Amino acid sequence: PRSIRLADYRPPMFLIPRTALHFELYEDFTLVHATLGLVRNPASDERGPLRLAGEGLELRELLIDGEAPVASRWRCDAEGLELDDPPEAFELCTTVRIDPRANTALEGLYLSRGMFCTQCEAEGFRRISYFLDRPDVMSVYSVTIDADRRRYPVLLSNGNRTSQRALDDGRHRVVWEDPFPKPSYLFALVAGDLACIEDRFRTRGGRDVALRIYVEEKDLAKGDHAMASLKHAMRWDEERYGREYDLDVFNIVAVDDFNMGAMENKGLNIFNTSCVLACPATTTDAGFQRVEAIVAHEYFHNWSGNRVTCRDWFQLSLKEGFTVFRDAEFSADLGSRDLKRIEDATLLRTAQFAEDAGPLAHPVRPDSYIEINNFYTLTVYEKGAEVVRMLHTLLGEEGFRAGSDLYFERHDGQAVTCDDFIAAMADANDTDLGTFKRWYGQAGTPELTVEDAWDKDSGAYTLTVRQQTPATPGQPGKAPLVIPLALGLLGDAGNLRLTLEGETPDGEQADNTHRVLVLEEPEQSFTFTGLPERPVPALLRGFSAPVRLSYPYRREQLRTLMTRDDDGFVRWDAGQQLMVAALGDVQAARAAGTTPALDPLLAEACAALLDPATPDPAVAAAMLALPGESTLVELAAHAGGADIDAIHDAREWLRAALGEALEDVLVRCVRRHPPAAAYAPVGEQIGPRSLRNTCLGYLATRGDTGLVLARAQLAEADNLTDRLAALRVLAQAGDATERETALEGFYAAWQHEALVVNHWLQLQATLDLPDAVERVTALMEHPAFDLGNPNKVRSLVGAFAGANLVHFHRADGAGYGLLGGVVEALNARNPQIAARLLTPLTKWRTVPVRVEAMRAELSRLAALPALSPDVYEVVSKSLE
Ligand code: B3K
Ligand code: ZN
Repeated sequence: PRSIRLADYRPPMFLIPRTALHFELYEDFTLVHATLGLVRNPASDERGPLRLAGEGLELRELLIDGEAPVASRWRCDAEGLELDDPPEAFELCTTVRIDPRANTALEGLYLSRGMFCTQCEAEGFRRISYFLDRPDVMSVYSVTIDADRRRYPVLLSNGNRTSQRALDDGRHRVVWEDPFPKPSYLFALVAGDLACIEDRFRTRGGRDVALRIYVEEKDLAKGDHAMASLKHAMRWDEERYGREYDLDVFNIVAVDDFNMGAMENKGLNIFNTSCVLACPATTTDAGFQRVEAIVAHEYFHNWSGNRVTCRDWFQLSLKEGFTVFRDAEFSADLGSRDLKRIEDATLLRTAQFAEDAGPLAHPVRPDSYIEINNFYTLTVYEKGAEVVRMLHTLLGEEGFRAGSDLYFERHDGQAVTCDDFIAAMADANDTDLGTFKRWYGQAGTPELTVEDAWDKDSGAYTLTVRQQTPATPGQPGKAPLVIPLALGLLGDAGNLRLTLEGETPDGEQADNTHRVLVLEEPEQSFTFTGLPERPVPALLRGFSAPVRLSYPYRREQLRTLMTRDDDGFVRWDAGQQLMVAALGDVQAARAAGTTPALDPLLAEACAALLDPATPDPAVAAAMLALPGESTLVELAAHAGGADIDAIHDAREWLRAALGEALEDVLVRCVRRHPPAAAYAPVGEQIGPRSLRNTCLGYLATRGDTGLVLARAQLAEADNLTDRLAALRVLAQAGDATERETALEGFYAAWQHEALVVNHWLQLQATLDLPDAVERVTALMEHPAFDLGNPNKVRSLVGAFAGANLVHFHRADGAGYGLLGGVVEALNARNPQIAARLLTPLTKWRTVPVRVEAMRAELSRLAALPALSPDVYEVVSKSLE
């Protein structure tokens, strides 16, 4: 397979202003008739044959301006169709036959539970018709769909429906027209027997929009939350970004077999059922929040992605980074800003930092790829969103909004680049963002080292900050970046006023206790003057940049930050650092063969969080949660290499020690937060529920105390959040009989709900039991499992390899063999999922004692015949 490089970008030779498609859908095949109006692109000086992409298509007819071309003037192979010396402007008609039933890759047109649906991003349209399947070719589509009327009463595509009529033989025809030019990756089609919930939305400009969510009849009751979320998102985008919806209908369809979460096709979003269906019995609190966020994310793409799209796939973060930032702000506005920030920082620090430190590290705007589907990564999405957030921090809310207004106005209807986005931000603010742009081209996580000095006599406090970004594959040397470092300084009585050397003190102004220092050099010093005492620095407030920061905090200082800083992220982070330090104590004691002791400072801090006086139970729960094993492994790997068994052992020891030391307070806290009378996924309930279940997790180490509470909770719960939390305790801490009875009982009660069964699979995949590998292997044979359904594969195999670290890394290599076997089985069947599943195996450098076994499994895969480009790219790059 060959690499595609950003440096090789050329504008398309031809444009396709108009596209008419006619689908004839049958059970065992589909005919696609395409009529394309092509014109030479004035921006291209390329000559020679014109290549249209096409894969797995059986060409039935080819006409150029109504005539069959001479055989020697065209050819077609496995990758497309080539036309010699095409006219300056012409009409190309093709008819192809495709087989959606045989499409297990879930890219292009395929069947999911008897329903036809499509997934075209990034390059799936070429599996439907010959086309210039690249995002800078934007076309106005008219789509005609014919199908059996009884089996497929609902026929959908992008835009507005303009006609429908009955045909002969029990078939019917529907026509959809989308007035907005769009790239082929945003094309969508759905045909099925679907029910829908319906609502309306009136835009600020007075457009009346019909909102429909299509689901299988049995799931009709699970659409309300997504509908409410959609309306919130539509209103929010009007208020925060001035963006209105632009068609008469907005459709969402839920499908069971889907490679990712959802897809923003113009006017016809297609969703994984797991990201749109929601009800108390089948969805956790986190699940409700995820549905809200993803519905909003896909809706926001209507502007950041669809109206203004990407020139090429290297610019993917242009739409994804921006849209993730938009959905994060939406969630923060609707829910808890602090918690949302804590969650996002956690994801970034554990998974994205690991990506940045591994063999597949790449910049937010990559320079090259073999398979673009491998680049829908945490770096492009989450780090890309952090880059946009830093712009927001540097420019301020108003400046940022002026920039986004200019961006949408300037580029509406265009396919543009990350440079264009930055240029709009810079122009609207009359500033230069040239150096800032390095964030797009430079991979790796910057490391900030902070030192301070205090001069008692003058009251001067100096912070010296050094930045350095480690080398990543293909990028040995790094330039300094523009980094906003938000901070405050804490004194005995609270926040201190901040006056930098050379500034005049701000008098009585109240808000001068918070600062954003802008770093841009390898080393910089900042001196604050007139301080009455030596402060504790509260650094990186709000996680103001996606960096690692180190400052030699003493534990008492962390305790101070944890209780007293204004910023929720800093408070949480200080608590996490205290826990990391306590885990270090345990590991050191174990290594020295001595008995570990619980850090009294940490025990006291945790007790304080459990106190009835603690204001926000949701934040208390987040602060009480021990850093996850993946986070600890990432930290240890960065410090030289992780000993996964030792990390696991220390974490379990600390959990048990806190459970023992705080047993009474934990039990009282559980009693103080009984289940609500009737479940609702609202903040006032989610916080207490999460605190109660966090306590239950600690009490699971207390034998009967935890089991008794869990049994009662499982028996009485009216919602999935509480049921799963209790089931986990019984399955993990109960004896074999208790475990199997609880698991079997749960399955018997919920086997008809696919999304609940996925949780059941995931829970078992992440149990810490000696036979964890064997349990997962056995579950792959269970009727509930299906290798063809990505949700099942992710729930069982993905969760095992990604979140059951001790057992995935079992010394005999059985965990690696299990994962490798599944990747091998999926390689041909669904290469996208196969490649994605491999991620945990690519992290071999972080686990020194398992390097050989992990590399051996990768090498075995590398040697397999007929590797898909997806798997080949991940395997070969991670072995380099
Ligand atoms: N844009 C899609 C992701 C497409 C993934 C293709 N492999 C969903 C989203 O980010 O909104
Ligand atoms: Zn997106």
